[in-house]
Amino acid sequence: MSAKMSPKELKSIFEKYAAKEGDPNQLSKEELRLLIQTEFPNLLKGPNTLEDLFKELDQNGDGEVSFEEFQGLLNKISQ
Ligand SMILES: [Ca+2]
Ligand SMILES: [Ca+2]
Repeated sequence: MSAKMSPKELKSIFEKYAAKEGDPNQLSKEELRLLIQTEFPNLLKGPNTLEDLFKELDQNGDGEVSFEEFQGLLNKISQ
């Protein structure tokens, strides 16, 4: 995995996983789990659990992660 990811790449990853169930424009917790485990497994090697990550990304607390919210992940993967 490259250290930097363009917004376009991030968008295509988001769309691929968000379309798996329910609203195709929102990531459920299960979809986020699949996405992280497949694309960014390193994110779960530190102290962060998926639960923490989901809460952190879901800023409006509706139980799903929109693309806008998902972009918060960019800060994590570019560290
Ligand atoms: Ca979805
Ligand atoms: Ca949300």
